[in-house]
Amino acid sequence: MATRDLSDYDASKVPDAKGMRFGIAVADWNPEVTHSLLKGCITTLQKHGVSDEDIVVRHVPGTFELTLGGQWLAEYDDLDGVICLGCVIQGETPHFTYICQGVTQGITQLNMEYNIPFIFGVLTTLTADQALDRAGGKHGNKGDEAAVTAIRMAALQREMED
Ligand code: DLZ
Repeated sequence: MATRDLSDYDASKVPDAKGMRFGIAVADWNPEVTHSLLKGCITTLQKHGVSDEDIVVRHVPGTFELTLGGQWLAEYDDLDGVICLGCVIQGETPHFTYICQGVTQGITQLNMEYNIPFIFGVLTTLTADQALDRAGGKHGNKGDEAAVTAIRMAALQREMED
């Protein structure tokens, strides 16, 4: 099966995000990847109407810290959603598995405990090239996908609250 282009979506179907406010927790491990995810994410939020002052970015050391960083964003700000961006690349030890499990369970738990969406914008790849391909490379940018997902979920929540 061909790999999907993470930046290929129908922009006309994305709700207007004017007035929405998002937090972004970004991991600084593998920065050449994660900072590119961040760039794509911010550009896509702006493209759909989110203003600069409604994008709150906080850096955490590694992907494992995204859960708490995301929680703090939700605790200390009034947000429509939190986007968690990270990149875990498999090494020679099982560390990869533990970080991936930790952040997946952590972000899932945040989704259950808070009444706003937490978006899983984490690349989990076998090689650095696979990650770069998905951070603005030949398979698009997972940061774009995460931004669109955040907007869609925030819009869905507003629709259900009305
Ligand atoms: C320790 C570690 C390793 C080996 N690999 C990664 C990685 O590929 N991506 C990532 O975001 N973070 C990695 N880390 C750091 C952990 O996420 C975490 O910051 C440390 O284990 C300290 O809790």
